[in-house]
Amino acid sequence: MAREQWGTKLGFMLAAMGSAVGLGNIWRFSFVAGENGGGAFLLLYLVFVFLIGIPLLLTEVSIGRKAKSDVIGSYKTLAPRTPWFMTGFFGVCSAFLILSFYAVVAGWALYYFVNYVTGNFFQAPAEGGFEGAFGGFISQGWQPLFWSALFMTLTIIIVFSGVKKGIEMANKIFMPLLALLLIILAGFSLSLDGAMEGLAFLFQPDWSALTQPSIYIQALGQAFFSLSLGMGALLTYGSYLSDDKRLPSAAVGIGLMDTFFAVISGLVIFPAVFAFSIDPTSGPPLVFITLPSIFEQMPLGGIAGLLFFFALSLAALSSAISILEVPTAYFMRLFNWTRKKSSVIVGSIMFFLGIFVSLGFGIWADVTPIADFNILDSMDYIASNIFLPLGGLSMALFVGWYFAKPTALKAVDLKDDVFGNVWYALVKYLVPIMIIVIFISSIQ
Ligand code: LEU
Repeated sequence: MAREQWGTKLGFMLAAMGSAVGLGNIWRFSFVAGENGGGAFLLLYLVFVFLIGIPLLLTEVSIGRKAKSDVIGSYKTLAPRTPWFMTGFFGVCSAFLILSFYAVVAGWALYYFVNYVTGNFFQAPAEGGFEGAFGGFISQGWQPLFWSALFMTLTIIIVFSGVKKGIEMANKIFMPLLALLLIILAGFSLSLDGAMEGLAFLFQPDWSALTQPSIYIQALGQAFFSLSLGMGALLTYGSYLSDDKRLPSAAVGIGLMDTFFAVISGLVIFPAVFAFSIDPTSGPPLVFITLPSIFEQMPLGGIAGLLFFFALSLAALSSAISILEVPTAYFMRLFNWTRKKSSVIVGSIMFFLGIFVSLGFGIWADVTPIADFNILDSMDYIASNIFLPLGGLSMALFVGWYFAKPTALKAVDLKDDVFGNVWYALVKYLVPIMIIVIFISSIQ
């Protein structure tokens, strides 16, 4: 059977942007930035996006396009009888780890959206407010699992509908809608009294934050997570591209768009956080507790809440399909499964893993696999701050050192000119060195 392909280059770009823009830009970005000093974190994150993220994004898509296979198959095709395929193996593991917690958080977003549709959350619950409502909801056994299952079902349906009819089609609708919603919300948030303080938090770096070693690994992890880099999602999407589509402009466009969405969601969240004197370091619940409290006090806040959680669910869905596609494509080739069978089986396994994550907020709240992190935080830490950057490191070494320079340049559609040489030097030297240095310093 011929390999599926995107209908148009724009379709590919929207799908890749859909993958990049997700819970990472809104939910994860806001609490990681809030906990790591705001402006200084944003700056470091931007440096990593431009020096490491975008060059690697181009690299990752090109590997898929060149090999026309899944994340493990691509390395096996391009470097037969070598251990490079282990890079892809890590990618598949990251995909399993990430989607199993991603679907839990996305389930929360769906639950909030539905509670805004019914008007339930227009006002804080009388007892315990939104904090009580959130805490009560996530600590239950069945309810969060139901929403996570619903989310996973939607994800599976899109993936089994195919590359063009499922993934491309969904993103063509979701992405413009999402951009519109977030821009409206940013306008809302910026019009609040006290918005300036939020802007200052986001754009005036507190340089002393840079002396904390953990900020570097956090910013690196956030860059990888947000750009969907290092687990093979973009590689797999790249494998559905024909050779005549030029990559460099696409890679830069995807990277810029993702950054734009991160900054826009910062503009939605931080002005509002400060306008209502909420602690920006409140961690993962930031979006789920503070924002509803904010919406409640805003004029037309119920509608804003509805739009926001709709946008968040859409953004999560367009990213989740790209994660599910990584192992789906791999198992389709490995076991000769149909797309349907592969996506249903893989998605169900991920949902099953997610049960542990969800219970980590309830009966297993005391389980802390790493330091004092609960199950979700531990899985996120391992996947985002370790596996993804390792995947990126390995990919950079592969293209920079395994390929001869002309092969590498040709793969990414660059010439032996200034752009080509800058990209090559980054991928061959700077990216690996930076990742290794950040790793070593974070261990200390
Ligand atoms: N890039 C996505 C996001 O920001 C996550 C990725 C793992 C698909 O939510």
